[in-house]
Amino acid sequence: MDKVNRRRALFSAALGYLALAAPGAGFGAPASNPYGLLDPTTISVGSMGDAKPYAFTDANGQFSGFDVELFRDVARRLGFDKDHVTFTGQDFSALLPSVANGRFDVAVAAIGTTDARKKTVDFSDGYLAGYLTVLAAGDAIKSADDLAGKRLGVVQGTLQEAYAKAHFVKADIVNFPDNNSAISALNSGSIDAHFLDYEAAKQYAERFKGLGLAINIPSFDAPAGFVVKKGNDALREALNKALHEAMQDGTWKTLYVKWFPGSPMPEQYLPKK
Ligand code: SNW
Repeated sequence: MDKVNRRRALFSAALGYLALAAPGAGFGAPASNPYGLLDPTTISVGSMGDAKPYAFTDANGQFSGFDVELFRDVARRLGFDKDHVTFTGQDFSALLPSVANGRFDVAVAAIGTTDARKKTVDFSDGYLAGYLTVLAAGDAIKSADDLAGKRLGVVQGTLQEAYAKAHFVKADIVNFPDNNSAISALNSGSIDAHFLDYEAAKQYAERFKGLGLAINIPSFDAPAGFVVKKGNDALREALNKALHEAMQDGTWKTLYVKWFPGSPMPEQYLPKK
């Protein structure tokens, strides 16, 4: 072997070594990239900071909540420990486009599965089904009829926005980028009610005296799922398998009781005998 070829051989041997020692191998994440991740060592998740108790940032800036903990558990079953799942907060309206455009691998934030959304992204199997709730200041609003002429907040891009536009046609609908800004407007009196997910409404009602749950709309036909890029069947199917394991071994139930205490227990996600 001449000098140049020797150097080449050494160089490719070094490359081979680097490939073997690539981050992820044996360090809490799978070594190859079977799920087509943006970074093979890490699942990047787009989520929300103000959808407590589904997804939110706690006092230490850590993502927490039912959806977040369920996703971390599911990811662990795929071989990704907590340090290899990163959450980033986004406005709700940015989440699906971000997954479609390849900014995140997954979006997790009580995102309801609908045919309209399935045009741009794919969903895992459902893991939560509940109500959309009108949270009102005072007790002037008790039914949909009472919304006539009232200012009703919605977060842009949510099912609440679509539902309100189709069914609360006499209300004056006001778009917000996130729940926190809508709740500020509600507390300051610039809107009369805010329309959001039931468990989040319940949290705000507990936190702010004077806010109460006024109207509940069933949304069982749009169960929340994990959102993946269209066509990423490997990731979607792996998530589904792990999700059903988490349901079957009681993890789902433990998280449900932890985050939604007092709420009726849905049968469909409990262990099957
Ligand atoms: O459709 C419901 C589902 O049945 C369950 O109650 C969890 O919430 C939903 O997925 C609806 N969530 C809204 C949406 O998908 C808002 C999500 C959010 O604010 N993070 O548009």
